[in-house]
Amino acid sequence: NAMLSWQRTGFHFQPPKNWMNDPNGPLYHLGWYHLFYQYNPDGAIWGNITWGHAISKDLINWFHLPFAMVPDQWYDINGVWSGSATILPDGRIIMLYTGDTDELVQVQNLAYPANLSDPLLIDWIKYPNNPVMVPPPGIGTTDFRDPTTAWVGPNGKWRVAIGAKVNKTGITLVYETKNFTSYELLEEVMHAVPGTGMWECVDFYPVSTTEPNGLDTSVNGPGIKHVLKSSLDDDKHDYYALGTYDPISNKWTPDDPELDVGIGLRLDYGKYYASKTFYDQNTQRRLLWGWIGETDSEAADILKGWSSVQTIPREVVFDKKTGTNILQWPIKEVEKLRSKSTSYQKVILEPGSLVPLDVGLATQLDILATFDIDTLSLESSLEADVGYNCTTSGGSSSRGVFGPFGLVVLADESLTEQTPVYFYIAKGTDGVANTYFCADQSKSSTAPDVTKLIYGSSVPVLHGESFSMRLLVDHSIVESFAQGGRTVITSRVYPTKAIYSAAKVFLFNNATGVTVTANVNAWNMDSAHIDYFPFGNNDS
Ligand code: DQQ
Repeated sequence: NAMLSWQRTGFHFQPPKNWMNDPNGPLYHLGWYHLFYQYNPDGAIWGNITWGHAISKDLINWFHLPFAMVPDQWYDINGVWSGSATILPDGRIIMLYTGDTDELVQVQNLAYPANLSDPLLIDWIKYPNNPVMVPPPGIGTTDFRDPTTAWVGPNGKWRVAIGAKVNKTGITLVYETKNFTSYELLEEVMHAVPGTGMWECVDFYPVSTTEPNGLDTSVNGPGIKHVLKSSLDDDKHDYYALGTYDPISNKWTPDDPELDVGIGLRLDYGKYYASKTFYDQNTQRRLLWGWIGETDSEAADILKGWSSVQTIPREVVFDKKTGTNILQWPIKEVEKLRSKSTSYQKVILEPGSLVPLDVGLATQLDILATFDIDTLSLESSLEADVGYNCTTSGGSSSRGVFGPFGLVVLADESLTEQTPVYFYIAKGTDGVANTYFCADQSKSSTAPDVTKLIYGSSVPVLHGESFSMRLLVDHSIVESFAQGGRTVITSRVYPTKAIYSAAKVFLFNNATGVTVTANVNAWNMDSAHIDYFPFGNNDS
């Protein structure tokens, strides 16, 4: 539908049409990055789930390939659901995925490339004796899905984690295997968190606490923490925690039990789900993909003929400065799309000010902004501001002493449509200042039937640091990173006026008690090349 074509993104990955959800089995092989994804070949809503397949040399420009797997066996006829790749030391590629069977039972299946020497990995073989795992006793037949990348245990056997639940407790089951065809369930779960419900798309990987590089999934030892991530089916958000993995007992323990998986930190506070990392052995990075769903109605999605986008891949590292969180940052390859740059230095934002920035065409942007405030006025202030919450405290127009201040993107001239992304500093009764990072969708669109929440959370700002944010703006997507990626928010918005050359960017300061100095570097972003691979396609 050409009417809504301005919503399509310029440099985020999307199929030409129809429904997409979870990223699946990302991997690097013979010079190509591969992305598989949950796809409905027949429409713009979830169903008929098939594995779409695309390849890239740089994770930004993509070729669409024929489907990797379609639902055509009794053990996946109701859907080729999510799964992960494992690259064995000898170079073989193992794909494990969930099949929804003819009887709607969730089982795990094995697949592998027909021809490993094909860099495109066009043809996939489903193991003839699938399924390789079925729901074990005590686990519901619809509560058993999304196998992780495998890692090697101390006994030399491979281990695979699978999300499940028992009553309302979300759990991670672990299976052991020597050959990926027969599996043994370990008696004890790796981790469980009461009240979190079904765990989808579990992700489990090591991060180095000392080195900047990413780690292959089997690496463990001193100077390593393990991230455990779960996508909570009940509230549709991705939660992670840092912890320690003991390979002998196969137990993962959170660093801070109060910030355990599902009750603590989120990977992203916006519209974001079912994410998955992989180890990029080409560049020694741990890279994260995430699914950005829709926040409009299904009817609108059917009208426009497509649903969902994938995030720009993010590099994940441990935050050495705080020690309490990971950092997510858009892969450096995205910077190849930067064209004309605009810079504004030392812009003084008095309380209540709004300053337009002339950055040219503002529908595709990469923006870096830092904000400095008079720390003396913050330190000497006696006014307490208790209980701030991005979602419930009134958004960007609700004024406090030290916030909100930040950027407004995808705004039209008169600001009838706008998506503000901002900091808000709230000083507690104990005199300690907490900083929040929020994105306000409440005025993002004048279209009806759109969910317009305000998202965000607190973000650590350390002594001597400026308040800093980076925004990737792409027509109907804004990915926002605070303090180098400590807190991240993805906005899915539906502007109807702030489109094409009518889209504008502003700086704003709605604080009542502090002047803010802003520095901004903005780049117009070229579009990525996302096309069918030259040999044609099977999805016409
Ligand atoms: N999506 C897949 C499931 C997974 C869910 C089905 C998460 O495997 O649990 O499309 O979005």
